[in-house]
Amino acid sequence: MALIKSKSLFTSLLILVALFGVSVGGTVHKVGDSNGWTMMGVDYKTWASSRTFQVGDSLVFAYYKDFHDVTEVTHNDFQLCNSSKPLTRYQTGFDTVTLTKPGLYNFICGVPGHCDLGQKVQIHVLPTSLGPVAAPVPGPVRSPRSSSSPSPANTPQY
Ligand SMILES: *[C@@H]1O[C@H](CO)[C@@H](O)[C@H](O)[C@H]1NC(C)=O
Ligand SMILES: [Cu+2]
Repeated sequence: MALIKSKSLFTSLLILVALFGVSVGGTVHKVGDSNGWTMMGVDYKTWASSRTFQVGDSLVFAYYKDFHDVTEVTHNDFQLCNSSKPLTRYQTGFDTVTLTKPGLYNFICGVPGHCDLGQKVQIHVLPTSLGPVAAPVPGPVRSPRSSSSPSPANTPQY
């Protein structure tokens, strides 16, 4: 009897995890979409303004690591394109940055000149909405898997 009870409790927990796991995992935003993280041809301000970022979401920066990097800087250094005092620097060519707190994140490319050419993006992160109803709205866009590439995890594409 007790066994059956705890089993069904366990099952219920599994179902709960399955139901809420998706929203807890957050949305993955590939910076620049198919263009990736580049110094030419992408208006990252427009890209960022078309999206909503929440705590728990993550950013993916895809680029050629020989040519670029991802440098998180202060708001002031973002305006100045000055990467000499990085808060964090990512250099793998395929970096995932989890947005763990609300507020403004400032990313630039630390390679001289690139930020000035527009390789910079500011991400305004909103607190997680804990309301049970609010979360599922952006459903169609949320797929973390881009259908074109079979194994996106470790493949630098730009
Ligand atoms: C960047 O900031 C550092 C330290 O604040 C300063 O020494 C340097 O001159 C700045 N570089 C540029 C290109 O403004
Ligand atoms: Cu660059």
